[in-house]
Amino acid sequence: MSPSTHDEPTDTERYDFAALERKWAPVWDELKPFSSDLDDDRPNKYILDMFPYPSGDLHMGHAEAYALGDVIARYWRHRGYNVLHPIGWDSFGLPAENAAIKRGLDPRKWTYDNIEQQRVSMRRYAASFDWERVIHTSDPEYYKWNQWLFLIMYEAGLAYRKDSWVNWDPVDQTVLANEQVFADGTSERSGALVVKKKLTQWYFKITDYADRLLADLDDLAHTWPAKVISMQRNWIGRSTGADVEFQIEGLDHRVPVFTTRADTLYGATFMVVAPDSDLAGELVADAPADVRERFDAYLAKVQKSTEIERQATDREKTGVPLGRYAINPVNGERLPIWAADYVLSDYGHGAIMAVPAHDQRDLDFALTFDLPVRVVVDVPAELDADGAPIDNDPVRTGIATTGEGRMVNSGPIDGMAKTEAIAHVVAQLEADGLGRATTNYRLRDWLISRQRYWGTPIPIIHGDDGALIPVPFDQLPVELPPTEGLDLQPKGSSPLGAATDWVNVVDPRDGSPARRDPDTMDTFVDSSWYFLRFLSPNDDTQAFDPELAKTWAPVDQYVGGVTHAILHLLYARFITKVLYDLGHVNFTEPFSALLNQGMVLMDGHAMSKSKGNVVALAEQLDEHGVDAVRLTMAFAGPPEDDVDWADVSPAGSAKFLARAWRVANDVTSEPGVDFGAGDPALRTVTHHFLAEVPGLVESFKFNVVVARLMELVNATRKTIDSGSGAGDPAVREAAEAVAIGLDMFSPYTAEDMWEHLGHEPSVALALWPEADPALLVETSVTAIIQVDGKVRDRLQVSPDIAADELEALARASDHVIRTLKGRTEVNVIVRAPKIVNIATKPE
Ligand code: ANZ
Repeated sequence: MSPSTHDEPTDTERYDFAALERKWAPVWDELKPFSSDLDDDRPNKYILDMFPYPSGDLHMGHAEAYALGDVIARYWRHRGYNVLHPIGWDSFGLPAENAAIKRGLDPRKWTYDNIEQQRVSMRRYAASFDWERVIHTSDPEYYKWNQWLFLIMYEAGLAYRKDSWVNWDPVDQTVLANEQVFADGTSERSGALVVKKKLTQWYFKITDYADRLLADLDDLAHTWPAKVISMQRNWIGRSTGADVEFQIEGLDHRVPVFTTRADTLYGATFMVVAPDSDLAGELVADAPADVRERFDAYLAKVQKSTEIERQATDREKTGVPLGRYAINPVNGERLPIWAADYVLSDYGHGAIMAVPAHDQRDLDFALTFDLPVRVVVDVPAELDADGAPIDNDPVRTGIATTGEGRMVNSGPIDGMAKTEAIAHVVAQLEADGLGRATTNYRLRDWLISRQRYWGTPIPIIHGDDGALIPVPFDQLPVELPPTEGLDLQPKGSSPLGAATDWVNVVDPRDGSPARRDPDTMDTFVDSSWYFLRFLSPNDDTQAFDPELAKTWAPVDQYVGGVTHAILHLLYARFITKVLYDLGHVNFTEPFSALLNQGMVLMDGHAMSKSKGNVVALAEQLDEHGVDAVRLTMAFAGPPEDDVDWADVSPAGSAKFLARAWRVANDVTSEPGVDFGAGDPALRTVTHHFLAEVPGLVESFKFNVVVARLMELVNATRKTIDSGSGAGDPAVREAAEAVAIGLDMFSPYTAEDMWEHLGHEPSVALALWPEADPALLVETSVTAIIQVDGKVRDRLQVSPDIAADELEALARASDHVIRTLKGRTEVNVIVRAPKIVNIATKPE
């Protein structure tokens, strides 16, 4: 480009981001620099962004995720790795089906139109995806292998049918997995209050894997966010305790209860069963009419409430007596049996021993229904200001005592402390054959049947005699029939049941009439193994190539939102372990490392149509350019933090990009010139950059890398304008380093710089230049970073670092971030390059 003959133009006038996007996108389409040949000699890196759901065009959240994931993918290419960075679409599911129904469209049309729109936007966004490995989970070529997975799990006894109470979404008219019900009892899908309904459904036996899913989290502790690990732990919810068996008068078998407090067995004063448990039904089976009627009325009411409501501690306690008695195994006492909804039918055994003195919910219940309360742990009273003991009697205060103390009113275990008492009681029960130590989990089996159209058909045929007949492997896929003539409206049973030609088949055993299972699979099945499909996306002989899986999987770096911390990640971990056990893969965890990016907010709030604060990605791209938006996402702060779009400056990013781009334009030396002859001061800055950026990228300090790029551009500009000038080989060396570094964030600008520097595209394939150790010595100074006068970090910085860059580096320090957490800043003093002191309000 020839220099302007007019007045010196501003950076932004000459830097035309739209022209760069038009220029380079077709070149990359042609060159395919990101198509990966999985068989070359370089070491492998598998970098995966969570694949999108095609719900509309890309939004700011996608823009952030793909910008950050792409930093990592591009980085490893520069480091000489063979990088696999694929993309596809998670394209089955309810939202698409609902949207299609609303518009009177086939879900296929709605889905694939959206995919096309997202694909176009993604290409413009220039994430370095391998476009030759695209998968759509709604393609029969893909979901065929969901059916394969189902069948191998069925063969292994890991897919089974069960009659049970399920979460029912009354608006979408379909069941939900526990994971799809929000903490307030509403559906993640429709927002409706979820109710319980009894249905026969397909389940995957994830509970068999509870222990391994928990134990293996330890191996991920250093590479997964701590928050995700703890959410998974809580979801699995391992609880160690004991089963205690109670004889029931008039029943010929004993009834177990699960307790974490076997020490309190002498304090049990009644027993409670879940009204919707089989046991409750058994206990009232031949009860007098009045008991039965009260029970039936109560059960009907309970079934309308949600699990969350039932577990709420602050709720008024309700229940009915069943007129039956249990015998306490340690002292022979008769305990009245009640049915009450605070006991859940699907946890433990659906029955508890109630110890009102030491369990708040039991106490609330006892006080409501005037049942006895017996203290068996003598918890020392706290003292008031005058040193007098504060009353802690449960009946008088209404507060159960849950603290530590010595056992009382407990016969042989009187005087013991809790742990000793538990051990003693459990040992005694075990000796008497009346109980045993045991472990319980919150985790439930994964309910996978959905009564909707837009999903993978379950490959099972129901014989006339009720037999379940797996569709033979060679008849897969069982393809979804066309929608013509089907009513997709939610109505409680699958629309596929009405697809007569499809659903009616002959029994492969004897040719008699049989029916296909009309339900479809939860779409979390689709995403539980998709990372393996990218390795051989077009293979029509197997789900994935086991040899490629050996060398390429697990995924080295997974990138996505924390919204998937439980559902998707837990299911993918489970299915990976299943595939391992069945001999299909040689690893047990799917994602070796996980990065959760934060959310993009606007004015402190999540963007939503109802708040009217949605920032349209397309508008940002039109106004500032792809490169500036991507750079802004990376520069905004640590990737895990939320980005408030009101607080960042894409215009500032564009300005910096123009500055960087001009540096490359100004270079006058030839490619290949001997850098050794260049200005040592600038070379030192460049080589520090080259030496330090890799560690920064690998620890996800992308914002610091951007600050270092700015520093390097400034130093180069200084040499051009007021130093040895544009012909200095050190200027070329620095500009090349900027182009390669900038490629991770702003590929259009970087590619154009690379061309101006006389190189062939693509800069994405340029190797990271080695830093020369001789240039790294003694040219940095130590900056002291203080908070309130106390040293919190020491940073090695360039002696001519600018004050704002030094401040940015200081703020990116983990130690500083930790110290500032929860404190209010009042002042900051920066004396570059020596010291930064941030002052906070005294607490
Ligand atoms: C007696 C007892 C005494 C209990 C005491 C607690 C305190 P986690 O830790 O969550 O596993 N429980 C057992 N099954 C239940 C069910 N199906 N629905 C509702 N509650 C149930 O909780 C275990 C405790 O929750 C068990 O220990 C039992 O109450 C109750 F001072 O037994 B405990």
